[in-house]
Amino acid sequence: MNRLTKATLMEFPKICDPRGNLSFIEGTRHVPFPIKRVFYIYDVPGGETRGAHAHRQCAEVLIAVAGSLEVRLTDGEKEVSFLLNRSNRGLLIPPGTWRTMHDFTTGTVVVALCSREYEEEDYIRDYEEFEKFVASLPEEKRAIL
Ligand code: T46
Repeated sequence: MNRLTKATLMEFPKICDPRGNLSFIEGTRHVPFPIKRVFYIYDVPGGETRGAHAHRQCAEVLIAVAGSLEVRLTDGEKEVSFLLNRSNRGLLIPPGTWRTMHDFTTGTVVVALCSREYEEEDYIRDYEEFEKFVASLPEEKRAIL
């Protein structure tokens, strides 16, 4: 997965059942990379914001399996906002995208599927450094939103 891939909402299979619904995700069939890591965010206090960083190489799919939140992305020029509020909907975030997470409703659980294992050196946590990272890319790889 490279930075040219667009950030997109994805729908996962949903098996509707009077006993309750079921969704599933199979490795490279439903997600455009082999899943190397899964993490999840929960018990977020009201009004809290998370994220505020980009990844150099790691791609992610974020899913609000319960509750809802807003995810704001920027490629350094354009800013796009996505509402995650369905258990079978994921947001594909390509590497090189600055992301912040806002407006978590009570009880929200966000599951993240990642293309890489955890590496702190893959994070860009300073926005000026992110702008320099984008400026260092070839022009055709800069605008991805
Ligand atoms: C992302 C957004 C959407 C680990 O040790 N292993 C892990 O796999 C992760 C994800 C985090 N950590 C440690 C690193 C920090 O000491 O957990 C702590 C909190 O991480 P962070 O402040 O980066 O959490 P968020 O919610 O701001 O960002 C997370 C992910 O880190 C990031 O990849 O894209 O969710």
